[in-house]
Amino acid sequence: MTDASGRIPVRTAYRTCPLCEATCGLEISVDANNQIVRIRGDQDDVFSKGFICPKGSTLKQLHEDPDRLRRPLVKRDGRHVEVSWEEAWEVVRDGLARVIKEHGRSALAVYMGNPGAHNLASMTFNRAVNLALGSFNRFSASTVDQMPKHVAGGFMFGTGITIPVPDIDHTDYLLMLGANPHASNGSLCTAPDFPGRMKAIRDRGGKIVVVDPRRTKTAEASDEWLPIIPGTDVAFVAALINELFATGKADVESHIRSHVNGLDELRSAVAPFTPEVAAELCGIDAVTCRRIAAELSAAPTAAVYGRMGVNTVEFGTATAWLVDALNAVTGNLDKRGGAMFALPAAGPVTSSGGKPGGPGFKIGKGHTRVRKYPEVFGEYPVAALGEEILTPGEGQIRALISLAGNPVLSTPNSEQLDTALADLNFMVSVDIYLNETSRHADVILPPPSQLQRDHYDISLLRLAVRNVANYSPAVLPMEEGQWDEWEILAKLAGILQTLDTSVSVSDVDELAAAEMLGGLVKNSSSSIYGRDVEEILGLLAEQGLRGPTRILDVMLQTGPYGAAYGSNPGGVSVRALIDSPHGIDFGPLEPRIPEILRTSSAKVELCPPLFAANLAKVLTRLKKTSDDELLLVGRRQLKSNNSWMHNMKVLTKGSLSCTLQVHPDDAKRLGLVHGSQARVTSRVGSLVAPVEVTDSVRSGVVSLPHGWGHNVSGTKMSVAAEKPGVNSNILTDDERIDELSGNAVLNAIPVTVHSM
Ligand SMILES: Nc1nc2c(c(=O)[nH]1)N[C@H]1C(S)=C(S)[C@@H](COP(=O)(O)OP(=O)(O)OC[C@H]3O[C@@H](n4cnc5c(=O)[nH]c(N)nc54)[C@H](O)[C@@H]3O)O[C@H]1N2
Ligand SMILES: Nc1nc2c(c(=O)[nH]1)N[C@H]1C(S)=C(S)[C@@H](COP(=O)(O)OP(=O)(O)OC[C@H]3O[C@@H](n4cnc5c(=O)[nH]c(N)nc54)[C@H](O)[C@@H]3O)O[C@H]1N2
Ligand code: SF4
Ligand SMILES: [Mo]
Repeated sequence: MTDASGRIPVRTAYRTCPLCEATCGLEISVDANNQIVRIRGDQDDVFSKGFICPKGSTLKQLHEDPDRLRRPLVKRDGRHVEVSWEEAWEVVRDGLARVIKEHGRSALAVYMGNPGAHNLASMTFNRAVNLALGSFNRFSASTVDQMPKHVAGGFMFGTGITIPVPDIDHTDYLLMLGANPHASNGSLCTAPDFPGRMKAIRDRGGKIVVVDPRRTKTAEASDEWLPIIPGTDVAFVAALINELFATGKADVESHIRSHVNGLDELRSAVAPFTPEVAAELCGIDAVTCRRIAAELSAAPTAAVYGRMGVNTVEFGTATAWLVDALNAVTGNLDKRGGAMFALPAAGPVTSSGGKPGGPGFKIGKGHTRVRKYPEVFGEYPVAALGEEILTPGEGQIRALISLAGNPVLSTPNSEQLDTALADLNFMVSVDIYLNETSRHADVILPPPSQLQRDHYDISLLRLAVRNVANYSPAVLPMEEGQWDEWEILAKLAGILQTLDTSVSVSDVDELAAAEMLGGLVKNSSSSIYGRDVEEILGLLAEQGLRGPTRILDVMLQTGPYGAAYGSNPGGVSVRALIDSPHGIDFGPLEPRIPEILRTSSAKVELCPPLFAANLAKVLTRLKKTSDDELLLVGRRQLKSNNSWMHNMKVLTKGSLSCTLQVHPDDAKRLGLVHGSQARVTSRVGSLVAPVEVTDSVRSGVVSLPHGWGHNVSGTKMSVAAEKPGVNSNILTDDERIDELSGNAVLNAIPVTVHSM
């Protein structure tokens, strides 16, 4: 076997794909010069069994992309020029020192983007940057995404990462709202080959119902599609629960009955939402609503799953809550085939022993300066970042550190944010590209490519439909003088803390490891309780482990399957995973209530008062839009990954997919023809997009994908610039957030559309 350039493979490496949440195993052939010959699915991967999507093999093109940054860039006279790492660190130190001197540390902020959740370095070292910042201005892509799930999980089960996943491998009935795994490959439900797993549900006689304003591929691969009016799922799910109470069918699983609070309160909270009331708002008739409730109740097992489309709306948290409340009252919470909790090998506190109960989940540990939005799960809503930079006064943000983020394309009212970033006194980006966001940075610090680093999906395996673990050492060596991503983060943290460039990466690393072990040996529920930190550090040093891999080893060894540094021989560790290149399968999900609960009551809180109060606002807030208004929703595309993979020709070839989808009835009424240009206008912005007339969107709804708009100057993404598309977040509104989570509203945006 050779590739098109005649490369002959001499070795095969196995690696988990870090691009989306599906964690597919890849088989990578490499030649004698460390060039990638071929990437395909790893047939022996314990979880993905050979499945791969068109993006997986593009790790080769991504690695080879001449536009991908290899050396730090510094902005001089408005242009980015390559400099040495030493010089880059000097500029970082000087810039930070200047802002801190003039404005204090409250002027510093950090933004953490999505690829960080797929990156072992970020998962272990972003924390050091956050702590060294000395201000609480933390923002991330979580508040344009899944924050409602953290808040719902937090109040219902006790921690922000206690999130149940639909047990799709065993369920008889899957009700999916606002998710399109045929394009996204699943989210907050780690399941490689989601489409295959859906097919298996139907093959074993089960049923799938999809609720989405668009007839997606997922809907087409299901038994039934319910084209809902965007933003209204909260009423639909409330009505399903109401109907179950009304027909006497609402009850929780017997094994969790004594661990559940709030069943009566839930009944009262959903009481106003009869199927008839919901039908008015949602466009799903009452008969259908009643039938779905009956089907959910009659199915031997059923799982309800809601994602992006129902999280990024005004009542995103309320919907996330009601989805799991519905799982509970159909008797499917914590039951095989229902909604279950993973027991990950490198888990959070809830997976390492310990008793139910705890401090519970709280929000509001601080507030944003301008609009007084509360802190949620350790951060502020990114929708507020622009105004926090642009509004003068004490505490105004003047410097930003962007870690693997492209908020200029990804966050609401992005023209405002673009203006704001240009107004900063200093900005650092840790990024692989000079793109729409990093072009504002005074310094860009590029990590090595995805194939040049060790990998383990700490966050995604916590949300997997099976308990699995898979570690991948770097496939390719780093180039001479290159810095690993964790080293960049550790140095950045050190400089932030000391304002001194002589700070050493290994000092930061030693501190992180010692601090972590110090906590564990004092924790009576840890498997290394009472052990000597120095002894364990010695064992780690013997293996030559440092940086993220050392932290991962501590997590694995002290986790539920861990070797516990000798106490549990045969248990899991980094070494054990290196010896199992296709991963280790710990089996299907098992019931975890009550052991997983960390609410202060030590129970599942089915109806947190804050949520009930929010739900009470739905009927007055959800109004019909005026006749000339349409509702804008997004959509994901299989060959795209948020904003940053449009520089891969293999993915973008063919006609431009960034189109405005319009239903034929609306097109006729508005005089729009297929292929023509339309002007789309919202409260905050306006853009022009090519029209695609299709009955796959509900009438009254238009759809634009996000992550496009690569036509700005000062970037270096030559392929992406050839087919720039338009930035849909020019239209989304920074003032509209889900009040419980601070999450941005990215769907159901009122817009007007005019032919050009
Ligand atoms: N309208 C609308 N907006 C949306 C969404 C939507 O559905 N509709 N979806 C939202 C969602 S779910 C998300 S998660 C956000 C994403 O929001 P962001 O995370 O801000 O944006 P990304 O497009 O993922 O950009 C990631 C950045 O990281 C860089 N990068 C890639 N890999 C690495 C790496 O390994 N290390 C480093 N240091 N940098 C790297 C890329 O070059 C890019 O600059 O967008 C949100 N925005
Ligand atoms: N190919 C590809 N895969 C990806 C990504 C990517 O950009 N491209 N991004 C990754 C990321 S960061 C994430 S978070 C996940 C997200 O993965 P998913 O949660 O599956 O998100 P989407 O594919 O955007 O699907 C959301 C669906 O919600 C629908 N929708 C919009 N508004 C509403 C509404 O009000 N109600 C209902 N019921 N539906 C609505 C949309 O039409 C869309 O079909 O995907 C990940 N995987
Ligand atoms: S589905 Fe996701 S994890 Fe799997 S190959 Fe595609 S991008 Fe990679
Ligand atoms: Mo996301």
